[in-house]
Amino acid sequence: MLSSKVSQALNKQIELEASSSQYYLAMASWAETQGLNGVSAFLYSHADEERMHMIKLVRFVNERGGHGVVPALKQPPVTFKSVKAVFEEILKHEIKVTNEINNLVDITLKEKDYTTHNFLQWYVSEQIEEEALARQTVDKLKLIGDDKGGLYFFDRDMTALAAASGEVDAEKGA
Ligand code: OFO
Repeated sequence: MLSSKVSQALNKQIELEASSSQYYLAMASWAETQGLNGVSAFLYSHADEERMHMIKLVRFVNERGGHGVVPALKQPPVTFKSVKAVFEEILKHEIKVTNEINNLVDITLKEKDYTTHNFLQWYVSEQIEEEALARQTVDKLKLIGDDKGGLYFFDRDMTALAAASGEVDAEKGA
C-alpha cells in the first residue's frame, strides 16, 4: 500500500509525463508544418513514449492501492523558433524530469517504500538515455548551424531514429 506522500508524489510525476507528451506533440505538429518530416516523426514517437511513461505510473499507483489521476493540462506552445530551439527545450525539459525522478526516489527512501523505489529504477535509466539523446542532438544541430543542406540530412537521419526508437520501445514494452 502506498503512503499518501508517495502516492501524491507519483501523481505529480504522472502530470509531468503527461505534459511532456503534450509538449512533444506540439513540437511534432509544428515540425510537420515546416516540412521537417523526419523531425516530426521522431517527435510524434517521443510524445507516444511519454504517454507510455505516464500510463506505466498510473497503473503502478492503482496496483498498489492508490489512485492514478489523469490530470488537466496547460496548452503547450504552438510555434517554435527553430529545430535547434526545439531540441534545446527538450534537453532542458528532460533535465527537469531527471531531477523530479531523483526527488521521487528520495521520497521513497525516506518513506521506506522499497517496492516503489525498485519500480522507479526503470525511470532512472530511461532518463540517462533521454538526456544523452537530447544532448547529442543539440550538439549535431550546433555543428549544422545555418547550413540548409545539413538540416536536410539531419531530418533524414531523424526518420531512421524515429523508426529505430519505435522498435526499441516495442521490445522494452515501454
Ligand atoms: Fe518520461 O522521460 Fe522524457 O520526459
